[in-house]
Amino acid sequence: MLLKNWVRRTKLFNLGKILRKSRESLFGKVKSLFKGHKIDDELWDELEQILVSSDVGITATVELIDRVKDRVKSDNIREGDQVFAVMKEEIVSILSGCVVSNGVAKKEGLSVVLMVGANGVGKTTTIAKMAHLYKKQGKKVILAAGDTFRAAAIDQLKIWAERLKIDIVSHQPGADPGAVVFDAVQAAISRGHDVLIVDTAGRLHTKSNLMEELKKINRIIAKAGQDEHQSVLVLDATTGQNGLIQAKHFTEAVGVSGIVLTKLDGTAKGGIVLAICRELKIPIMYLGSGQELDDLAPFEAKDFVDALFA
Ligand SMILES: Nc1nc2c(ncn2[C@@H]2O[C@H](COP(=O)(O)OP(=O)(O)OP(=O)(O)O)[C@@H](O)[C@H]2O)c(=O)[nH]1
Ligand SMILES: [Mg+2]
Repeated sequence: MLLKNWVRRTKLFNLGKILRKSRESLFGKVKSLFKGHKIDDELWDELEQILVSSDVGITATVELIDRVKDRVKSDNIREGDQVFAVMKEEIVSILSGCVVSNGVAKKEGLSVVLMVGANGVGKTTTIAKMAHLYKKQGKKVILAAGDTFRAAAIDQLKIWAERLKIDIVSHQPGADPGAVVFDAVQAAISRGHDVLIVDTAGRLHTKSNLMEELKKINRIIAKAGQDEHQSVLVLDATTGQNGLIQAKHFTEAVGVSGIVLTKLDGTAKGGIVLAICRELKIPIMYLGSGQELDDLAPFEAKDFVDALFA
């Protein structure tokens, strides 16, 4: 029990650290907006403005305000402070639909995870963080250097594998990423790994040949006997609403099963989490908050909202 509390507190502390910028700027304003404020149209208008400018997005903002207004009516609420509490509950309720309970790892057999996303969003760093997390959970992890586009990308992943003391499958720069992935799946099966995480080169969603290449990698994983693999999209939180457009294209190409949102430490607009959840309805797996191995928190709705408004 003590350990459980400690783990929970540590997680909250991490989330608090991650969301400091968001909390201190826009979301902080929400808290003070409700303090002693009459419940009138001006309050709803100001709330709408704050939410939209925090990257919550129009769809999620309108839905949230409607839900809060309904609760204010049905619960006969008259105090601003109570509205604030109701709003937090409604955000938790919306976000609860986007939580995944057990990450990427299956209970038995090999879990294959294909990491995709635009250039520089944090794919390779996130792979290292996830590998670190799964290793701590006692899983046998192997990496595939599927970004053969740049020699430095292969080296970057090799350095992480060395640091983490885990296996990696890589080919020469310029090699076919499909061949790397095929070899990696075979190696993972024959060596009895639990999780294989595949790095891929960053790509613009508008480059159709590169999106085709991802589809091909997807098919190769299936051909190697891994039909149920996951495609995880990495999104940079600082790019705001543009992330939503990227997500739509990557979903069309490879069927994104989960999202990791990175660089939340670098933005004051944590509201993007709500926009992603509401508009894309894709589960949010982890939040990334820095360049160190431990800077990754599993996404949990209540902890997230508590940290955002703490
Ligand atoms: N502040 C911060 N920086 C991050 C985070 N995740 C990654 N970075 C940094 O972002 C930069 C790009 O990270 P990579 O992991 O190389 O990104 P990538 O998506 O693999 O990039 P490409 O392979 O070039 O497409 C590096 O300097 C990372 O240290 C994060 O959560 N917060
Ligand atoms: Mg990379």
